[in-house]
Amino acid sequence: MKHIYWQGTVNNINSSLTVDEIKAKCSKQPLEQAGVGSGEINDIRKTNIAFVNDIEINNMLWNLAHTVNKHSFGFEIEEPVRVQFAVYEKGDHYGWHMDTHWADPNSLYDRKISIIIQLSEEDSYSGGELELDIAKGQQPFPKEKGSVIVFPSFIRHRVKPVTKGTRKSLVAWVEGRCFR
Ligand SMILES: O=C(O)CCC(=O)C(=O)O
Repeated sequence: MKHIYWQGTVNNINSSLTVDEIKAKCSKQPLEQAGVGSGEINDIRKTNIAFVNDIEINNMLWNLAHTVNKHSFGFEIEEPVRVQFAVYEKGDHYGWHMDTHWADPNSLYDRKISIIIQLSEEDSYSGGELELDIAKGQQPFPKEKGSVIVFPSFIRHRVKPVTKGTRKSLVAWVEGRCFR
């Protein structure tokens, strides 16, 4: 692994979609209360989500994951990309967690790469900071609409409680045969 994470914006990843187009596609999906792991409701996470299955979004995210992986991580990964749209209202949050579920001994696949895109205008909400727990300390990630971060799914991260307004994000994961 050459880098711990990659950071950019939707404008500099060769995306065929703008942030507003991504947001509009996501906003059409019906929202449900988010669970964790295999879906159970847990205090660690309070937000509404929608699963998104859109060929243009999936292609954009797969191309991004593939390119970043080639230069930064070198994991064995496979399509498809799984995509979730998340909406955080006041008080919503997602506490420290990893996206890789080490606990399932029967799974042949691990979540390996996580991608998060900020979909809301930075000044439209307060709180809701996305942080990664890496060696340099807890790194807050830019709130700017269109910011993108790509990181290994085993890095702990969190979204602090939203204190005002609404925060929207797009989250995606790419899997591959179990780490070895
Ligand atoms: O909404 C976000 O920005 C991050 C969500 C998250 O950490 C996750 O779904 O694993």
